[in-house]
Amino acid sequence: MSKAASQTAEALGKGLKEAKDALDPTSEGNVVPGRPNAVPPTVEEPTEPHDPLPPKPDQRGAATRTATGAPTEAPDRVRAQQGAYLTTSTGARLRDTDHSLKAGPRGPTLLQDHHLREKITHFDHERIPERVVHARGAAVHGYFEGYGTASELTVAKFLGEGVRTPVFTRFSTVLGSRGSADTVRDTRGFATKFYTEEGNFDLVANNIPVFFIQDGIKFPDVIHAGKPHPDREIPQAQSAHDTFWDFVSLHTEAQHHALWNMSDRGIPRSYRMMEGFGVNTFRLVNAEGATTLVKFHWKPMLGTHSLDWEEAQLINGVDPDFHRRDLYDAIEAGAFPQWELGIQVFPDNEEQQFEGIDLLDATKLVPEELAPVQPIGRLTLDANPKNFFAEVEQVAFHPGNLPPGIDVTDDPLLQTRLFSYIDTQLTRLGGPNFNQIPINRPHAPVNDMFREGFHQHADHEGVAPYKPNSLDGGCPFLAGTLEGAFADTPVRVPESTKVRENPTSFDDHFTQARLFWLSMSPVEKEHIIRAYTFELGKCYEDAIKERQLQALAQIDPVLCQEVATGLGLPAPEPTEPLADVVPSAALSQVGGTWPADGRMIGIVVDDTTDPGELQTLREAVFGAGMVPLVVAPHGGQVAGATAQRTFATARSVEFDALVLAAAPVPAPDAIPARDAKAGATGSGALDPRVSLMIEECWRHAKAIGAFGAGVAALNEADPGEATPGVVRADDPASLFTELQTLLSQHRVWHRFPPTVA
Ligand code: HDE
Repeated sequence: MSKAASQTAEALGKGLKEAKDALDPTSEGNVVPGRPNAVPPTVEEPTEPHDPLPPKPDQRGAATRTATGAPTEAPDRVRAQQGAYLTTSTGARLRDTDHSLKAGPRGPTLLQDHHLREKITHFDHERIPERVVHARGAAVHGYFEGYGTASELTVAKFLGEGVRTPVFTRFSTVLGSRGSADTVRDTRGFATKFYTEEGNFDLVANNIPVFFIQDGIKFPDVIHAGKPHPDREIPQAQSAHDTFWDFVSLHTEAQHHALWNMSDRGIPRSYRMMEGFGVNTFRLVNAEGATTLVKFHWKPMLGTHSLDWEEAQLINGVDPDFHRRDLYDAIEAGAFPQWELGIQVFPDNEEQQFEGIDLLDATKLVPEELAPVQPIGRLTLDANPKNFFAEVEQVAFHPGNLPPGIDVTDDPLLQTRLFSYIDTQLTRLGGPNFNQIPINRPHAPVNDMFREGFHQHADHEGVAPYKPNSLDGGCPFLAGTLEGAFADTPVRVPESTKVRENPTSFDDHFTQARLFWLSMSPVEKEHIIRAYTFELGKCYEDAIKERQLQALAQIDPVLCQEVATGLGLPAPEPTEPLADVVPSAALSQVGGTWPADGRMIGIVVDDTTDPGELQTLREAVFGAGMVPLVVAPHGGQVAGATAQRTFATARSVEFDALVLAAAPVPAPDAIPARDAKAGATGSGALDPRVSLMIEECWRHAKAIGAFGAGVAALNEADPGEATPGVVRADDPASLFTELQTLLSQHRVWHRFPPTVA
């Protein structure tokens, strides 16, 4: 972190943990996310003016740099609203904002009411166009620390050993509108802005390593096909519709990416549990001018994990903000997500191929077994935004924002991207000065000679915004490599003819799709079969389903047959011999163990639960870096703790594991007329909402545990004594130890034996 940024963090509040402790002296730093403000409101409307409330301890804004990148040493809040009194936008204090100025109490409103006109005019223009793609997203602040391991390959200073660089990372879905649900089946964006001392570096990545198209000219086509149908504008944020599968089945280079989307990668458990991939190949340049080709990878410390498809669909209704809430809550609770940045390194030769894989073809990956990912630094996300619009909505990424030492390749997808990202901001952010918006400001001095234009924030000096000049003493000067200039790498362009054509090395559309399929574990294959059957089952046109089945036949006969059976259509034969591939174990996401930081543990209690035992359990959950959510028949205090959820407000999909610390009898509101969930079938002895929670956690392969009276509840719901991932224990501590082991594997996927090999 730069000096100014760390001073800012200091000014904010002596470190997050201390600040949290100050908020709640009883919590000992253990935070259940979602608490309101540091200064709780009073029931009565306040009458004494006071300064605006401070941000919460987990929040941070953009660094207080000037529009031209200079540090200001100003406190973080310098840009926030100031003063205790309501004013006009030009600072005149106001005495009334509830009544327009009228010709008498029942008369017409007067045009001279400046405050009314200003207030309504501003409101009328409060929306900017959402992003064409990746409109729905969430972003947070953090920092990156270089390991120094890339220093042989690149002069980029931020990758040097121990160099700490502030960052802002935005995660997103691709297809949905700004207000769409988080847990739809889609690719996720993973864009990071590094505010390096050599200018901004934007690593604009996705959670899937390959792309739908090989040439950027087709981007409007794939996106138009994926967006809602133009006539009725449905479905929102979905690929399960005719236009998407029409395009994908006709345009077989999209099959590989589509297969990833149909895998569990399309429904991540959390933004914190996703890999990230730069997709396009980049070029590193070292001090001697020697170059290598690289692919960027983000590896999450928490492992790569996914939701269950039914769970994802339920969440879309129950908590459409699930992923952004998860990210913000984890940071608020102090479980700062981390990723390691790594590179796959390839020789930069004329072919730009590695082991027969064309590095300029964005529909191809290089298996990690052939080119291991070498760690070069670590990302930590440690602060939530203070204001969504100012930061998350206005951040503008661009894959061409590169520091010296990182350069582009001729990948025809990347080449189009280099044009598109700047271009799109002109409409979205209303003019050419979007890099002066606080969240986009570099932390390096800016002297670009770009003057004027809408919303110019800088107050330039000098009379000669042109080069060469003598009137401004020749300023600004051009830098040489020694002064840290970005130098375009001299790369030989093969002698050729101007054509609209792909190289023949782009022709193979199925080998890597087959590689991915064969690299999946049986349970992941079941999930893929389910996803295709669901998605194609939502299409209306049989011709499209048949055409897509033909593509699946080219990937694998089992996949094709299983999906065809589900659709009630014949399974076609492949038209070409199937590729012979070596599976890549690194592509599968099950089978390991990972830290479970920030996981949510639902704890069902009632007024008979022993407060001491509940406290022991909560301490153990906090101690493991997770968050206990007490779920009770009613709000307020239950068993010595605050109820975070009631049976009416809770839904199992919020929890990674469920603990039963009671066997609650039906609460007074457990009637279907009051709560439809109370219509869930159960024994009658247990509150039906609790039965439903157990059943859903069961279906979604989650760990379920019970101790004390809770064992009776588990027995009532009866998932069976010997079933995987169901734990009964005498005391909360030993129960949680067993649950932790299950949580480290993410889900009890083996609860439901797969039928495919
Ligand atoms: Fe993007 N992409 N993209 N994209 N992309 C945008 O830029 C585009 C591609 C990615 O959180 C847009 O500022 C073209 C690949 C992310 O603000 C737009 C092509 C990858 C984000 C655009 C691609 C990405 C975007 C829309 C094909 C993964 C969200 C708003 C040639 C490596 C950034 C904006 C954020 C956003 C164009 C393909 C990642 C329209 C033309 C491949 C993470 O400019």
